Amino acid sequence: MRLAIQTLLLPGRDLAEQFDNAARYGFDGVEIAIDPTFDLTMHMAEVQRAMKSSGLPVSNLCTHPMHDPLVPDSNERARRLQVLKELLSQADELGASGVVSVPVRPPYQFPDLSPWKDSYALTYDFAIAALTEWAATLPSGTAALLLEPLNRYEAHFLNRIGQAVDLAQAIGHPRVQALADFFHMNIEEADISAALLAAGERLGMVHVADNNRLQPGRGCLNFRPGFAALKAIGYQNFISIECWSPQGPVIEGAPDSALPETVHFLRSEWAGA
Ligand code: LER
Ligand code: MN
Repeated sequence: MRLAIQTLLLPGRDLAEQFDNAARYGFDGVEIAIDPTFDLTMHMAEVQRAMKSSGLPVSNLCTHPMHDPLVPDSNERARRLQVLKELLSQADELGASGVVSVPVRPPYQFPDLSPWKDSYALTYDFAIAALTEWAATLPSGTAALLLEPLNRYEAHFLNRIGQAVDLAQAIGHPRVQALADFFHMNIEEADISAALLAAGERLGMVHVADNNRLQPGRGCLNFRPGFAALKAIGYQNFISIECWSPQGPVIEGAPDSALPETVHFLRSEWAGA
C-alpha cells in the first residue's frame, strides 16, 4: 500500500516543510492540490526541491472546479482543455501518475433535451466526443486524466465509478482512467467492493476519507471490503487522503499526532483486508 496526502491537509510554511512533514508522518507520497491560490507553473522548481529533500514523490495532481473542462462557452472550454493538457505534461515532468478531473459540475449543467436526449445522455455523448478529440492531441507521456465521480450533492454527471469507467472505456485512450473516492462512493454506490472490482484496470487513482469526510478512522466507514477489492484487482497506485469540512480542508486533531495515527489506521486496515 502506498499512502499519499493532499497538500491542503499538510502543515508547513512552504512545500519543503509540508513534504518533510508528510514523510515524518509516514506517508509515501504527496498529492498536489492546484487551486486559485496555488499555480503549479510558478512552483515547479520548489516542488522538485521539496521532493528531493523529503525523498517523497508526487502521487498526482488534484484540480479545482476552475479546471472542469466541459463548460458551455467554447473558448473557455478550449482553454481549460489546454490547461489540462499542460497539467498532464507537468505531472509527467514530476513523475506523478495523473491529474484529477471532474468533467462538469454546478453551476454548469447540460440541458434536458428529452425525449431526444436527457441531460445525462447529452453530457455523456459530448464528453466522449470532446475528450476523445482532446486525448488524440496529447504529446507522448504516461500521466493519466483521472475522471472523478462526485456524490449527487456536488455533481449531476458521473456519480458512480461504473459511470466514469464507462466513459473512460468509450474514450478508449490509455491515458484516461477513473478515480474512486471512498467518501463519494459511500454515498452513491450500492456496494463499494463490487464497484472497485468492476473498475479493474481502468481504476487509476483512489481518494479516501471517512464517511464524515474526516480522516479515515474518525468516522464509521469500514475500509476493509474496499481495500480487499483493491488488492483483488492488483491496484498499485497511491491511496490519497482528501478530507473536507463545509468550511474547507480539515484534519481533526493536531496533525503531528492525528496524521501518524491515520497512517497507522490505514495500514492496519489494509493488512487486515
Ligand atoms: C471533490 O469533492 C473531490 O472529491 C475532489 O477530489 C475533486 O475536486
Ligand atoms: Mn476526491
